Amino acid sequence: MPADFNGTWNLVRSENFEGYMLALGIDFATRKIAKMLKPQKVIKQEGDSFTISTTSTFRNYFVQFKIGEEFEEDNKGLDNRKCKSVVTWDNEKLVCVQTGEKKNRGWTHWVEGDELYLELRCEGEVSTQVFKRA
Ligand code: ECB
Repeated sequence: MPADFNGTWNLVRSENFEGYMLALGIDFATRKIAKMLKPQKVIKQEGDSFTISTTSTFRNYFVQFKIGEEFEEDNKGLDNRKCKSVVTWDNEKLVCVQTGEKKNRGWTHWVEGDELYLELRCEGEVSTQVFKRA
């Protein structure tokens, strides 16, 4: 029985988001704004179909996928690079591999108690974001 990610989640803390943004080549001014944000995620999960919308006062990002089906991801409003992305289950964790110009790019989501975790990876950098149910 896979984990249930459905719901509205608010960022409560994060680690090394600066390092992750540097690895993506995000400019100074954008990083200064981005690291102050408290984004909200709304996740809709129906079987193996997901939509994840991440919103903030500065930028919004939306992604839609089915487990195991590769899709074109444009990262619009983030670093704007295109990737071929695929999300699979690793036990109760959702693991996304984002193949493109940047090596070792991807993310992992999991739920622990009332918290949603997101680990963001790019090249040698790892950032962790923690969300709580709204
Ligand atoms: C959309 C809110 C964050 C906006 C940050 C704005 C500028 C920073 C530019 C690039 C940084 C790269 C990523 C931002 C980090 C989080 C946004 C969504 C990350 C993501 O891919 O989440 C996945 C998993 O929930 C769904 O797309």
